[in-house]
Amino acid sequence: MAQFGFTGRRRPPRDDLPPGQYDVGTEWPVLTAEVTPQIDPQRWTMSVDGLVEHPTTWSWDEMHALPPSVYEGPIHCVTTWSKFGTTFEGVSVDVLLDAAAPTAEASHVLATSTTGYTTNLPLEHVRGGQAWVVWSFDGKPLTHDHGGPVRLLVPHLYFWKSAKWVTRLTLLDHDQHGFWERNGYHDLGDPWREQRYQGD
Ligand SMILES: Nc1nc2c(c(=O)[nH]1)N[C@H]1C(S)=C(S)[C@@H](COP(=O)(O)O)O[C@H]1N2
Ligand SMILES: [Mo]
Repeated sequence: MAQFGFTGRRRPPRDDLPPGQYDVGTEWPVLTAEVTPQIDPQRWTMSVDGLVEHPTTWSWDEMHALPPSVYEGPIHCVTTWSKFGTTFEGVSVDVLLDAAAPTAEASHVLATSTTGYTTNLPLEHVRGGQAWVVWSFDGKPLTHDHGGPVRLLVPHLYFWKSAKWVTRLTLLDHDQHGFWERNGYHDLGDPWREQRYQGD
């Protein structure tokens, strides 16, 4: 019998699938380089520091008092899976940046997790409704495996930029490599331009 169509878990291509990616469907793979921390939300804090007028730290309760914001759409992992129709809830990074007020020199952000995981981003890519700090997925608390209690979400870039267990955003006047970028991954990581590795 003629073989056509798709095999295994590969689903038909869709026009919102970036190059080299496949649709993982309802699965959600866990990709973690370090030991998964078990963080008590009441002991977690979120800070915005570095080149800002007002370095600010929020507690769990203070974060939840900020205006809520929802992301609905896909996420794209550099290991080639994309997941469509995700819903994350949290706050927009814009709200945090508005409070901390980056200085005119600030051009990049280094996100840091409680575990020491880091990732770098141009400031313009976490502004304008493009990035969130999230604590819920599909209406349920984010599990520890997926970065709970709180992770960064920058869904227009490859998912390694979305630091799990995020605790700090540091504004810098230069780009500073994070964990995967030091190991050869791209500084920006735009899935539509297939920026997987340095030089792509
Ligand atoms: N702290 C931390 N954040 C991380 C990672 C990690 O290893 N540690 N992996 C990154 C990578 S490579 C991906 S694809 C996503 C995976 O998120 P998930 O495990 O919720 O799918 O988290 C990103 N954030
Ligand atoms: Mo990844």
